[in-house]
Amino acid sequence: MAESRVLYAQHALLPEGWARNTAVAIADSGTIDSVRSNLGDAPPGAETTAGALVPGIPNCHSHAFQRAMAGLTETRQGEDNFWSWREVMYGLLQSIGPDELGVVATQLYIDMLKRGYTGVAEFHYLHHDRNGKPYADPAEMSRRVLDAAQMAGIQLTLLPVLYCHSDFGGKPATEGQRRFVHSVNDYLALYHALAADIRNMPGARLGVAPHSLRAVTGDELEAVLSSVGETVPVHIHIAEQEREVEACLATTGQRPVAWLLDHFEVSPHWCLVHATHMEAAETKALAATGAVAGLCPTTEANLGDGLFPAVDYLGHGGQFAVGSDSQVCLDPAQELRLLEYGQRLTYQRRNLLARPGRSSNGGSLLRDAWNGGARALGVETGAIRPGARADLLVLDEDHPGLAGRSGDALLDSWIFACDVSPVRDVMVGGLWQVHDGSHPLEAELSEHFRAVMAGLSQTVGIP
Ligand code: NGQ
Ligand code: ZN
Repeated sequence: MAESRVLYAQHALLPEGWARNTAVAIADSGTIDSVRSNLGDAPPGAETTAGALVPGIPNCHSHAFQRAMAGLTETRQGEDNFWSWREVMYGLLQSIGPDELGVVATQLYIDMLKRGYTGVAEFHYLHHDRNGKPYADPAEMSRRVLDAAQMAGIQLTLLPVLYCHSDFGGKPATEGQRRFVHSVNDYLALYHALAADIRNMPGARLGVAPHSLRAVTGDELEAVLSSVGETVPVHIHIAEQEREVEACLATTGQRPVAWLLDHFEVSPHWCLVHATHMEAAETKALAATGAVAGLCPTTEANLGDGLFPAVDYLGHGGQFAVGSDSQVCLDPAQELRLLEYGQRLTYQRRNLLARPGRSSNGGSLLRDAWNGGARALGVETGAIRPGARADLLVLDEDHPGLAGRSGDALLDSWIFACDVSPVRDVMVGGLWQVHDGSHPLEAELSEHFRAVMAGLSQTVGIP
């Protein structure tokens, strides 16, 4: 049972800016009750934080199972690209079952927490057994994800994925995709079964994830959206690779983002993952919808996707969030750094993504990731204010990378000058999950995790 508690921070980042000597009262429900600053002393019984208090960061895009192959696709085989990486990923699917997924996901979520992600949108598409047959419980794999999130103590927005086809024009799914596929009806049955579970899980949310316009037709997407209601989070991969854009043009006469915006009411409940390849008009139109661009800069670099047009998109007021996607990087600060650096390398300029009125570039990137991330996950988080979830980080102000820094300079140094994360303590929904850089479960899990990874590593190879 959570106890109501009060945190007392010398430095805390509130929506209106940095505040001194702040007491944050947290209700049993895990939400913030009140925030009071400029107090003379810590209120009696308050816990004093061992560093600066800032909001936790939502992770807008994760494929937990891909953690098992992170680092194993970095051997040159010839003309390596996104599609050859995907074949290796399909190879991993021959070996990963429910137990392996559970262990890998639990360790993964612990590692995310330790670097400051307090919530995760799990874009979950590995549904069936190795032969492509539904498990006796069709929600088996989804439930392993739910359990992993509960064990680790991370807030979960579960996004069961609808995957029907291998490409535009309703092409049948391939053998390699057999663990992903559903009819719309079977998918909706899974969704409603999970909705019942999630109602009893504090903090968890459910959304829908049509995999991509390659994998789902307009009619299928329409059928799902009309059945789940207008306020659930909708996440979709879009325009990650040029080949997808070309195939979309060839079958519809439009580019993917243009087609989607033309045919669907894309609202702030949507998260368009990657949206790498957009023309100027698409970038502007997407920004105007209030939807979130789900950016995963390290994975996008790793897979050779291309660069998201961030300067243009932010120039039009577009919202974004960051995600760990293929799990080659679990540190939100590094994602934000690379997002900015991609633009600096393109434009040969500096400090490109700070919004007007925000001079601190790191501070601006973080505020975007907090706001956009909360919107993408469909939860009240990302701000230290009454009514929001108590998803909080304590940054170690004694970390050498933060020495002598205060205010937004602390945030800039966190993003741009700390190679080792300064995240010290992590609270999710009012409960401490990471204390002084460690998680209570990691020692116990470590051996099991290593054994599972050793087994899975042997099965990851070039097909
Ligand atoms: C994925 N890409 O697993 O979500 C894809 C590849 C596809 C990244 N992880 C699968 N970035 O698009 O078909
Ligand atoms: Zn993805």
